[in-house]
Formats: sequence, structure tokens, C-alpha cells
Amino acid sequence: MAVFEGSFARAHSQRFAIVIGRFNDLVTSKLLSACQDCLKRHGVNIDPDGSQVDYAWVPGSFEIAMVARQLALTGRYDAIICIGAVIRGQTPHFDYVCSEVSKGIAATSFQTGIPVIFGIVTTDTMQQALERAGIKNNLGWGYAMSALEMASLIPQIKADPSNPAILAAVESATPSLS
Ligand code: INI
Repeated sequence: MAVFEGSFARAHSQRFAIVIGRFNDLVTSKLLSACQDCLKRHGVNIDPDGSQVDYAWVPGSFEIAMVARQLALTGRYDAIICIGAVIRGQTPHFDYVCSEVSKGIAATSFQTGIPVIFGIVTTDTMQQALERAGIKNNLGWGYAMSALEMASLIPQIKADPSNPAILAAVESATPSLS
């Protein structure tokens, strides 16, 4: 049997997409900065003109999963990071937005097999959101760590020689002796 564990050593060769909600930009831009800082300090070229990170800005958290899915379907990325901020005090449809973005992100991950990181801050107040985006700590850093770890973990599982998909491929490629 095997132990699968992500590492942070191959960040320079991985590709990421980051989907960011403009709604509550005061919060999401700070989460994005910490996320970029973490990726950069692990060796990722975060320049949008470079070959490692693409950025997609969407109106709000409700749109995040749809765009993450489109990006995942391109097959270009090792992981996708979703960043949004939903604040209860600002809207009666807080629960709908939270529910859609969480279901959508989980579905995208399951359907595509690409890790999609849930970087959505959900709070009762703007003060609480800002505390999670830099005043106390910044959750954006952890979103990047999760992406790096998952981007390294999934290929290990897919490449495991005892993976039934690999065994089937080898079997079908091996000429029969009979
Ligand atoms: N989007 C957010 O990301 N956070 C919120 O707090 C929020 N509020 O409060 O309404 C929000 N609404 C916009 C929503 O995500 C969609 O962009 C909009 O409804 C258009 O589809």
C-alpha cells in the first residue's frame, strides 16, 4: 500500500488559475495579495504575462464556480483557487450566494478532477471579513498552500503504478501472447 502526500517542492512547474470576486473588493484584493505572496515565495511566477498563473475576475461570488469550471475544463491547470467574500450584513441573499458558491466549487472539483480551492470568506460583518484578510491573519496565504499541496498530491495518485486506470492502459498496450 502507499502513502500519498503533497509536497511544495515542484511549485515552479505547476500551473494555477485564480478566480476572484470583485464584490467586497476591499477584502478579496487583500486575500489575493497574500495568496500571490505565498505562491511567489514557493517559486511560482505570479506574473499574469508569465506561464504559471492566470487570473479571472468575476462580478461576485455567485459567478465564481461557473468560471472555475470553464477554466478547469481547459485542462491547463494543476489547481484553481477561488477567492470571494460574502458578508451577511450586506444582503438578504447571503445564504443563496454562499450555498451556490460552495456547491458549485465542490461540484467543479468532483466533475473535473482538478483541485478547486474554496477561498470564500463568509462572515457576519465587514470587520470580521477584514480580520481574516489581514487585520489579524490573512487566509489568502493558506489558500495558496492548499493549492500547492493539492497540485502535487493528485498527480501522485494518478501516477501510482497500482492505479487501476494505469494497469488497464498497460494491459491494453501490451501485445497478447495468445
Ligand atoms: N457577492 C459577493 O461576492 N459577496 C456578497 O456579499 C454579495 N452580496 O452581499 O450580495 C455578493 N453579491 C453579488 C452576487 O455574488 C452576484 O455577483 C450578483 O447577484 C450577480 O449575479
